Amino acid sequence: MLTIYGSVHSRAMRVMWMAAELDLPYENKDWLPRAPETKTPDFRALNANGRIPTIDDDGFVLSESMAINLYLAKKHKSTLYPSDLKNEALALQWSLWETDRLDRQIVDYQRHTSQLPEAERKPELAAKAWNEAVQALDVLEPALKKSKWLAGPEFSVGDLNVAAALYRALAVDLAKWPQVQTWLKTCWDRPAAKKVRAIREK
Ligand SMILES: N[C@@H](CCC(=O)N[C@@H](CS)C(=O)NCC(=O)O)C(=O)O
Repeated sequence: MLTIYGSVHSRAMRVMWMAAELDLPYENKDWLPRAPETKTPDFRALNANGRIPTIDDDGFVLSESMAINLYLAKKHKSTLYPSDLKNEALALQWSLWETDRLDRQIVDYQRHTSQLPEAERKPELAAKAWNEAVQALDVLEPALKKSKWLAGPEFSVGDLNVAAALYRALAVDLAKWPQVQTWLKTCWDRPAAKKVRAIREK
């Protein structure tokens, strides 16, 4: 049995998207970031970082959303996992790139412009995050101009990992990056993505 630790209102949403793509049943521990449950010795034994998402897949424990999705797609022999070595490497490349260049940035931007109560927002943090996100989007745009998908001829776990992290960018004006905008919409129009988005937005 697969257990996904983490609420759909967290980076666990990415893993739920992958589970929906693979049609995998799972138990969800619907915990928000920093919820008391993530601080217990039992959870810290699973993930000493105390972070979500974490999965327990029949006793195999794994954290880091990008790694989890790569693992699940490969384990279930999904077409989302590139069979070609170079496309596999590209899926890894874009997943790691996302974690480095876009992940925290897009979260910080949205939190400090709209999500947090006004008194807690830090405009300078939002500006720094946006500046970095712009640089990342400027990298993504020409890559998607060259190739419809990030890791091979079809939608793959590479696209899912980057598009899922850009969930918050769905609410941002991306007109300056038309390829990113079209690609992002196509990714989020997938039935599995719509399913998980509906759970989050209900
Ligand atoms: N790189 C990690 C980041 C995980 C992460 O930071 N998760 C947040 C929730 S979205 C969290 O658990 N925050 C709690 C904390 O920072 O203590 C991943 O992609 O899984």
